[in-house]
Amino acid sequence: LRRLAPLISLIGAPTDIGAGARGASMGPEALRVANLQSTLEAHGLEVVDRGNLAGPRNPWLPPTEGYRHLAEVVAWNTAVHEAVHAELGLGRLPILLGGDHCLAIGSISAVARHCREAGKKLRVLWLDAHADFNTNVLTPTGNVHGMPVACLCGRGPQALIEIGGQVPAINPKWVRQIGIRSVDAGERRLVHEVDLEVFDMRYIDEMGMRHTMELALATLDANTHLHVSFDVDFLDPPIAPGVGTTVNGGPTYREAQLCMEMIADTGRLASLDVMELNPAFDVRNATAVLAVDLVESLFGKSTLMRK
Ligand code: HAR
Ligand code: MN
Ligand code: MN
Ligand code: MN
Repeated sequence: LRRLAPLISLIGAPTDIGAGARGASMGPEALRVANLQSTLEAHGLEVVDRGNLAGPRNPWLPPTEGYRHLAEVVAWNTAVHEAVHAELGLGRLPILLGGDHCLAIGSISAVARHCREAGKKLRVLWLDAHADFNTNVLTPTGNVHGMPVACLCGRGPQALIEIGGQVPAINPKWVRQIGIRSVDAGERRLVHEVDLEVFDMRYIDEMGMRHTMELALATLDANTHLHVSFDVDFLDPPIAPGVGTTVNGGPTYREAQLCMEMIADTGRLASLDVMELNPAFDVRNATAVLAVDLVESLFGKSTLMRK
């Protein structure tokens, strides 16, 4: 049975407030230049671009008590939270255009709040080279883009973890991480402590992307809201140089396509983050074009070729 096409809302969050390198603030515009909206519209989807959110500039300071720019990170995440929650309330599918990955705190806390209100289950797929499970005492950098999953699971500063009203915003059992290959020593201990389900690159090498995704997408049902948080540094650096923190040995183009296609096949995708795209490191916008290509697959491009 063909499902109703989702109504999509693009929300730009032009900031690098949680990152260690400048430039993710240019991500939303690079995704627009790569024709995100018209690419989705070509598949018959209705897409509205809500434009960019506003927030404080990046003061580019060293950490205070283990956090860089905490007040500014809270301001940006509050704006993201309200914008994402509003779109979900309108029955629309928000795509957050990052911006660095600290903004997933605002986005996913909004999705979790919506799921509580709508009586839905939540599954979060975290596609990333990094586990993003640091705290202020564990972090080697103080960059909050290394902390969003921990914050969402209730391990973080009060002002950030309470943005969605309920603490913790999510249960670690709802999360599946895919593509992980860079985890700091203290961060690793905490990931094991909360028993986060991580399909790291070793797992993908040994078992393949197909089996990985079958497990990551298992036990979804008709009442499950599927959120994908796509950190573009998930991808192998030679095909995706336009990020601030490349890590060797990521998924190939075909592996990434299969990952996205299997998500599309579930028919459950209900919200999306496209994060960490950094045009200052990109080559002729190729990483933005690749990100748009993969988002196209997330919305069912490959099913056009199938019965
Ligand atoms: N783990 C390192 C840190 O905490 C690097 C984190 C980099 N994070 C991102 N998002 N680029 O995944 O600083
Ligand atoms: Mn990340
Ligand atoms: Mn990352
Ligand atoms: Mn394409």
